[in-house]
Amino acid sequence: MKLYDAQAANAKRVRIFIAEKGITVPTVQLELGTDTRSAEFRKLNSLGEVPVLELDNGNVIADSIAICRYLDLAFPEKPLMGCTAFEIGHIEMWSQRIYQELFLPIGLMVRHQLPLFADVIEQVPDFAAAQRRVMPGKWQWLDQELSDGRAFIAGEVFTFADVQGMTALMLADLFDLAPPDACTHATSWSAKMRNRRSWSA
Ligand SMILES: N[C@@H](CCC(=O)N[C@@H](CS)C(=O)NCC(=O)O)C(=O)O
Repeated sequence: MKLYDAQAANAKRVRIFIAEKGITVPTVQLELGTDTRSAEFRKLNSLGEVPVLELDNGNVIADSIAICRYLDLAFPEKPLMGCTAFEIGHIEMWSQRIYQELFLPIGLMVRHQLPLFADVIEQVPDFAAAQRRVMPGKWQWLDQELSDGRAFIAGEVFTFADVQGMTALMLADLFDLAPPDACTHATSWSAKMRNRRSWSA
């Protein structure tokens, strides 16, 4: 098994997941924007994006969340996506919510403002600015949710929903969009996440 990896948020999601699972997956490090756009790499992923997991039999999974799903089943010792029908549905709901409400606005902002993506999409600076403006409200939403005192996003144990949260938080930190201090529940969750060993994955 081989993970094609780079310094990129969606790849970071898989690195955190692997660290939390306590497994080892050999990686091939690529340069974003050059290696990822080469004709050779596009044979593995026609979209020219990392991460990509190549299995020993040549099968390929080219999406970060799909890779996490595969690894959770292939290495079942420490499930992060649930075991029972309710756990799986509940963790999936929170993972999707965190991805859509927190990660996507920052991710879209980045795609609409970084020169790296100028060739990839038609960048709309006003749209990037609007994504930045929604973020304090998004953190307030999470803060309100966590005000019931639960330890982690989907309940009392660390799950893939927190991996999604960590990925969003890492990107938020890079672009000065971390939870506002007034969001005490969200900031205390953030502090816990930044202290996990997997944060530096
Ligand atoms: N849905 C995909 C998105 C992957 C994606 O957008 N990857 C970006 C970096 S975060 C990429 O590899 N871009 C390559 C490039 O722009 O050259 C996933 O989560 O795996």
